[in-house]
Amino acid sequence: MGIRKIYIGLLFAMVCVSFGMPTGAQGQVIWNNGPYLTNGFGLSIGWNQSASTPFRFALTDDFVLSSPATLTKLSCYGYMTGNVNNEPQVIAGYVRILDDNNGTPGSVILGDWVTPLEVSEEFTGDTYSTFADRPIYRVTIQLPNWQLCPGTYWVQYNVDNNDIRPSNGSLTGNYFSTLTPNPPPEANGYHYAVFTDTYFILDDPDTGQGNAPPFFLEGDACVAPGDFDEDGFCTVADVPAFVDALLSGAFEPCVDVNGDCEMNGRDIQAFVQCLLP
Ligand SMILES: [Ca+2]
Ligand SMILES: [Ca+2]
Ligand SMILES: [Ca+2]
Repeated sequence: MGIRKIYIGLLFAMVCVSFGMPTGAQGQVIWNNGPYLTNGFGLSIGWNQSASTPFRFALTDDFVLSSPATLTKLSCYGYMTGNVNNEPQVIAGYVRILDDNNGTPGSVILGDWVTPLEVSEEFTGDTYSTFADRPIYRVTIQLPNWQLCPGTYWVQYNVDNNDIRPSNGSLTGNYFSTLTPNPPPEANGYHYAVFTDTYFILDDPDTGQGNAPPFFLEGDACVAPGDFDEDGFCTVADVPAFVDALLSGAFEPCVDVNGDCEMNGRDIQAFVQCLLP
């Protein structure tokens, strides 16, 4: 504790002689699984409560974090057939994070299929091929600031559609569909049946080639721990932001200077060492 107090005292002294309040890296794309397409395989996802054939599928793919990160948003793409009035049709999103089991989806570590997450929707300006009633939307799902350590993970997501097909009032066929490319050799994503907890590959079951659904994850990550003004170095200018973030108690990846995915006094020691020439 004595050492920790000394370090904190040193840091506050540095705050007093520094100026400005630099901010850490916020809200950058930390994983991009590929651009959205206007043609390709349609993979339907949805959480259609009142459809005559309830349709509960999720897309699943892996992602890699090279530094501690806090996940704040997942954005995906899709269309709803029959959306003749071109209006947002998604009510909520659902996301789970799984660990990696030797290159396949492992155990669920964050999220569930019962907590609706807030969504926002934006028309991309494109439609599926030439179908005027299939406008493609980007759906951004707000994540509850999930903190993850470096490693390989899998993300699963689906959405709750408007249960009524806009063109004819039908309760069937109104699934939100995302377009994926012809199976690229490196693709290893899955279509996942929520009801039966079953993974399957819709694209090409004969060859085992997987999906590569277009989505991206945003959040706070840290390229250079201890560097809050993003000039590439730990300097006295980074001290105020470091102290503020450390004392806030909320995990901030750039505070984790010693890279153990925890935020505590050991990071003060590592930060001071980073400051020293
Ligand atoms: Ca993948
Ligand atoms: Ca800096
Ligand atoms: Ca740490």
